[in-house]
Amino acid sequence: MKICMNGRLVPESAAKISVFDHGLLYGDGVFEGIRSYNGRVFALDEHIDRLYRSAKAIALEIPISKQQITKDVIRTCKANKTMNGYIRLVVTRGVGTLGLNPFICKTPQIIIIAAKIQLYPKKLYDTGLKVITAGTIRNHSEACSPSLKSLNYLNNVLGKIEAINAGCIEAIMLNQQGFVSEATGDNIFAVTNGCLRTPPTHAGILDGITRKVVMELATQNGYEVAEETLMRYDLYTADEVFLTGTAAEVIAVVDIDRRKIGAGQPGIITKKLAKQFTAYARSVGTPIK
Ligand code: PXG
Repeated sequence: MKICMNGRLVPESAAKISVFDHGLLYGDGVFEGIRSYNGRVFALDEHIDRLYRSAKAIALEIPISKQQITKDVIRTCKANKTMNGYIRLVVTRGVGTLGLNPFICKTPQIIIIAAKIQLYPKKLYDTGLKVITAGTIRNHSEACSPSLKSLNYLNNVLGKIEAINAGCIEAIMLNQQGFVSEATGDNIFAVTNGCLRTPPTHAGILDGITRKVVMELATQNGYEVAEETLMRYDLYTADEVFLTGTAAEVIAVVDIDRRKIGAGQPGIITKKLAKQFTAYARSVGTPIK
C-alpha cells in the first residue's frame, strides 16, 4: 500500500510519524473518513470542507489548499487502485515537545490512506442492529464540540466499549441534558407516523454528510423531515429507527436497550431510504483518474 505523506506517496513501511507528534501525544488533529464507489469518491468536497472547518475550530492551519488536498486524495486512490474503498484523511498538529502548546508545532502532518473498508456484517442490513444507550454521555459542545471531527475519539470509544460489553455493535449516546445525540460513529433518525426526526446539531452531534443526503432524499420522497430534540422515549416509541454514516450508509435499528423498536425488523421507510442512498452514492462523485 502507498500512503500519501505531506504530498509524497511512500510505501506503507516508510509512512511513519514522530512520537513527538501532538496528534499522538494529545489527539491534537483532525480527520475524515470517506468512501469511494465504482472509481468515484463520494462527497469529496463536503468531506474536505468539513476537514478544514474542524481544523479551523482547533486553530490548525492546513498548509495546503483544498484543491491540492483533493488532488492528493485522488492520486492516492489511483496509486492504490482504491476504486471501492475507504479513504482516511488525517491532519495532525505535527512535531512538538512534551507540553500542550500547539503553537510550537510548526508543520502539520497530512496523511492520506486509501484502504479497504470494514463494513458491518451484511446480515445486519437484513435483520437490523440491536443497540444500547450508553451511560457515557456525548462530549459537551462547549468542551470539545462533537461537530469537530478531531483525533480525540475517546468519548466515542468509551461508548463503543459499553456497546461491545453489552453484546452489541453500537451504542446511542445521550448529551448532558439527557437528549439523544448520535451513535458512536453514526447519526440517528427516528420515524414516527411517516415523519423523520433527527437531533439538531446543537444536540451535540457530528453534522454528518450521510445524514444530510438522507434528509434530502426523504424530503424528495415527500416525507416530513424535522431536526428535533429527541428523548429515549421518542426512540422507544418510534415506528422505525435507523443510523446513517459513511461506513454504515443507512442501517436499521430494531432493538434498543432490549426493547423492540416498531415491529422488531427494518421498517419500510428505512429500507426505501437505504436503497435510494446506496444507489445515489454509487452514481455520483469525483472520478479517480
Ligand atoms: N457521528 C460520528 C461521531 C461520526 O464519527 C458520523 C456521525 C457520520 O458522519 P458521516 O459524515 O460519515 O455521514 C460519524 C462518521 C471510522 C469511521 O473509521 C467513522 C466515521 C465515518 C467513517 C469511518 O470509524 N464516522
